[in-house]
Amino acid sequence: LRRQLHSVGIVGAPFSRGQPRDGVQRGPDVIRGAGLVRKLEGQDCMVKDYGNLIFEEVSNDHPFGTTKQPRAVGLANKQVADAVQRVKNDGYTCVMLGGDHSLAIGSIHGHAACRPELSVVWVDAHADINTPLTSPTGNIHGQPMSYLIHELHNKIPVMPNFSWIQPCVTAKDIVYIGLRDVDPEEHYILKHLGIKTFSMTEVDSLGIARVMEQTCDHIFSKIKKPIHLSYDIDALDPSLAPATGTPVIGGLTYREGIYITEYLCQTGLLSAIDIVEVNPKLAKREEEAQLTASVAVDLVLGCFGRVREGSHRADYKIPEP
Ligand code: HAR
Ligand code: MN
Ligand code: MN
Repeated sequence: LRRQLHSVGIVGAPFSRGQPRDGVQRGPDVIRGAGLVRKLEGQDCMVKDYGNLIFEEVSNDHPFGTTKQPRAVGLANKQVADAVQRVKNDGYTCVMLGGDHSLAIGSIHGHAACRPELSVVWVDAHADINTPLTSPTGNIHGQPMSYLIHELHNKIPVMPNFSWIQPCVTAKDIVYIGLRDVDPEEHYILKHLGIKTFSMTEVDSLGIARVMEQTCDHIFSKIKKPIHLSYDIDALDPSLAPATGTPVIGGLTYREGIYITEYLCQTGLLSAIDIVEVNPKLAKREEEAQLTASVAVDLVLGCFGRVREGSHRADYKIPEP
């Protein structure tokens, strides 16, 4: 394996209004605190940390129908979209640290503005494809995909601070991995649109290696497209990633979770990554927060060339006495 050099642009998005649990806005800082930048540099990445976005409070953000805090979510995502667009235009692979998964609206939107042909690999226990009208909770972190998919455009009401959002992904350019908690309405949408999904059942039956082969066969069926990897930490088993808002038993192992990143890295087409839903405040003990953050860091390292067999610089020589 030859090590390639990556340039990585990091954007922190300390935002929690897409769901009701406090603490997920601390995700970016705990992930950095677990050594993200130092470890990326230690594997020869060129890293630029753009810092954290600053989100203003939004007053009178009453629900739109049943959808909660639409104005705050719409506004924050516009900032995320602009930031991701800037990082891409500066020539980096973008890493957006959440925050809750509603931030994928802005991240994918901004990425698509620079790479209109992108495909999405969504790694999550949940499908996050409820429309505002199907959502059982009204939490926008359970809805981001619905705003982005062309085929759902006529199902989406116009909400305050959402008018800038245009669908930018086609159903055939999406693959889900890790699903195990899907609402009936979401299941209908996934089947109706023919979206490729690898639930935990497929991970069990095929094994993660064939899941990744088939994922890439699917998204690269015609041309090699840039990949947007949206990684919800709750895709992993709660024993590895306990500090998250909606843990679901029976998730990806550490090895499966890391394999996804190693495999996608080797395509050379990873163009933007989200790491979301790390919530240190929900850890029962400090060690749970540390574990979750360090696993999140390992996922990012896997995206940028870390391989478990080890690696070395091209010009390395064994020292002679
Ligand atoms: N499907 C439920 C909803 O729409 C739950 C979504 C749960 N949360 C997430 N998403 N972490 O990945 O609200
Ligand atoms: Mn999610
Ligand atoms: Mn999830």
